[in-house]
Amino acid sequence: MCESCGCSGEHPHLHQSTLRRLQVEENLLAVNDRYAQANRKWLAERGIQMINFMASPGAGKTSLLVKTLTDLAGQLSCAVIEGDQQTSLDAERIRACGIPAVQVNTGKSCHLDAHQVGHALVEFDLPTGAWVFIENVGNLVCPAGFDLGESKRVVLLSVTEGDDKPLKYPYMFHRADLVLVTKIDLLPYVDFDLERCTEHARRLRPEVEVFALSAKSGEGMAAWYAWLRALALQDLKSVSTA
Ligand SMILES: Nc1nc2c(ncn2[C@@H]2O[C@H](COP(=O)(O)OP(=O)(O)OP(=O)(O)O)[C@@H](O)[C@H]2O)c(=O)[nH]1
Ligand SMILES: [Mg+2]
Repeated sequence: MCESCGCSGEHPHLHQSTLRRLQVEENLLAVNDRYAQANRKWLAERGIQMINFMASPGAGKTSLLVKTLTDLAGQLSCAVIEGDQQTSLDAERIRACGIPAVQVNTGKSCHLDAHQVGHALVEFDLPTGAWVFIENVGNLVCPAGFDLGESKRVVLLSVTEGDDKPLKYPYMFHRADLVLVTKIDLLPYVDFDLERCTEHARRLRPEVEVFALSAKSGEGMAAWYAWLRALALQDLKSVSTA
């Protein structure tokens, strides 16, 4: 007799330990969602935008942040939360640009969670209207499931990874507000079809914008900056109509 549905037990069954694991995962996500909502409220009360960068290891997240923060120096008040399993190498790269950064080491865990982000946020002295960029742990799987309280999710994909990644990691791309194809200075050397990649990303999220850029050559950066400015303007409008 099946303990889950009461049938005579003819269908394949989940082992009790699997069921228990699923229950624990559900509980963890529910707790995370409560912290994410608290972060969102905290940020909204202060008029702060938080952007969550997600991508595979080495896709160019820190390089894009360094380029962006250097180019926009003096225009935006920014801070960065860096997520890595070990080391504070990325936080040091950000601090070298004169931007405050908090490094969160996740140890065995493969993603940041909303509780960790909440603690990191209060370490900064953020003025109203500031921007917080999160660099999540390099991984196209686990970070997708964890809401951090961010305003926008930006998913990066470098041309060396292949244009099929949106189809292979649908959960990540399904919830992306923006897809950034990085390292396009390397396009002449790899088989990467930008149109096909865009089409794959839009199969999962039809309205998603896809920008192609290179933090190394600077090509394509203007569209990314325009996207950030449009977000800042939306914010101003919502403050003035509130
Ligand atoms: N050619 C080229 N290389 C780049 C570009 N952006 C980053 N890289 C290189 O790609 C490698 C990884 O870059 P990072 O910015 O450290 O990547 P990441 O996503 O932050 O990596 P993790 O934090 O380890 O997940 C480095 O060797 C960078 O120099 C780019 O636009 N063009
Ligand atoms: Mg990095």
